[in-house]
Amino acid sequence: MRNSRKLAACIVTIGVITLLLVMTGVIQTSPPSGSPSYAPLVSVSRSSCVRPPGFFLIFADLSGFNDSIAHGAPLNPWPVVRVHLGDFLRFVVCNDDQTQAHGFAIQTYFDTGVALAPGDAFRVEFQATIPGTFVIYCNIFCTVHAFMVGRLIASNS
Ligand SMILES: [Cu+2]
Repeated sequence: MRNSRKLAACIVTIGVITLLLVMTGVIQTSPPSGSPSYAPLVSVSRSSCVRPPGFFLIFADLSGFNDSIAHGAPLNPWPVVRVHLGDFLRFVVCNDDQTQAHGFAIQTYFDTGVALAPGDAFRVEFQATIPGTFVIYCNIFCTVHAFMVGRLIASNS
């Protein structure tokens, strides 16, 4: 009986110490920044459907993303955006569809995505900090959903 009380006290003490170490950051439960599972901060702001210098313009409508259906998406993703690591990526995304909402999301970088009602436009900006090939996709179910597949390629060269 005495020993089991000691054991219980010991377990509670270890639990409290572990909790303190996690809370103070000595033990890290989330991956460090820069690892592939770390999602970069993306800033999203409402906009008008005008492309400022240095921005990529993305139209979402019944043709997909920038006519991705005509380009053979999803087998041939479109558009294909190539950037160098460290570059800032700036998109203006416009929903040109008269009747339905579309989404815009980027694997790893922007999985939360943005939902655009008909006529909406958003600016999406972030820095390319993770190398690799990432899917650009629609995160709102729509009639051309399967064809809204683009690609982002971030590389050193
Ligand atoms: Cu969709």
